[in-house]
Amino acid sequence: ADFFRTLEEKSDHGKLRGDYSGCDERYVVQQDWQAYTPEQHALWRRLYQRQAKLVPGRACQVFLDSLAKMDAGDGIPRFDRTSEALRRATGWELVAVPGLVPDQVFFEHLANRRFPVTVWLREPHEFDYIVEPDVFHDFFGHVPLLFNPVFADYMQQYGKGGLKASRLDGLPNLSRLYWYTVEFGLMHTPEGLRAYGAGILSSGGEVEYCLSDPRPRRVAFEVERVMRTLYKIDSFQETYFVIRDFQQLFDETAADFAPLYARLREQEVLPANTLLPGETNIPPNSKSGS
Ligand code: HBI
Ligand code: FE
Repeated sequence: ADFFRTLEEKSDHGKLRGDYSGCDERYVVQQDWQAYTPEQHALWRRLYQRQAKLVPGRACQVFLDSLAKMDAGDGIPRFDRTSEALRRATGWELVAVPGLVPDQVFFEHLANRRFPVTVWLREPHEFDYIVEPDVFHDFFGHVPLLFNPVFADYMQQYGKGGLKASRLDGLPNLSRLYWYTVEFGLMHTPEGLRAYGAGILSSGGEVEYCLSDPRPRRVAFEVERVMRTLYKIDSFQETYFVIRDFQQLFDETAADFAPLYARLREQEVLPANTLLPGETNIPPNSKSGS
């Protein structure tokens, strides 16, 4: 508890803002861009080209517009260059991390508009599946949406919520919210369903599956329902939650979660493949074009 208080005091007084003294420095590393080999840059290009072919007509327009401007197809990007553009766009910056960091540290970064990006790239044999997020998942999947002001605000709000959630033992609820939005979220558009989740957009198979496969459920986003729903980390999702737009995501998660966590403690968690009575299973897209 006092660790947490210290963290909050420091971040409230801005002591952590901008410099990485205190608890963060154990997790922030330098991106040694010169150390990446030609083979690693070639692997990045292969991953990038596969996803760049898949996302048109399947990713939300904000993702496509940002990706086009980021020009990240030639090789593993330099985080400091992207941070310059990102700061101008939404006040965010990238911090290089060695991999997954503790929730507390992760939330502290997000609350200060810093997105942690892993520095290592998967091995060639992990082309189709990695257990932990690597630089391709973090950069290709997450960074483009941080150029969108509303989504950028949502991510900071999520970080601040996380710092509170730890005290109210709401972390499992919040992790599900992150999983079913930031990682695997879908959105309604006039042209049909589109993906915005990083776990989908950086995946070779799930981009098409999440939109047009008849097997998974697709349910309208509702924050309490999302927080109750368990998820699988090593298979395609059995349920996707669909938002109208990023404003809805921001508005529906702006409230103080304390009463929500109290209600959730009284309710059963739901298996990943639940469809509750009265819930509409939103129909999949007819087979996407291209
Ligand atoms: N650390 N580097 C990194 N990246 C993540 O996406 C991440 C993390 N730590 C914790 C975490 N995600 C999840 O537990 C979130 O739900 C908080
Ligand atoms: Fe991720």
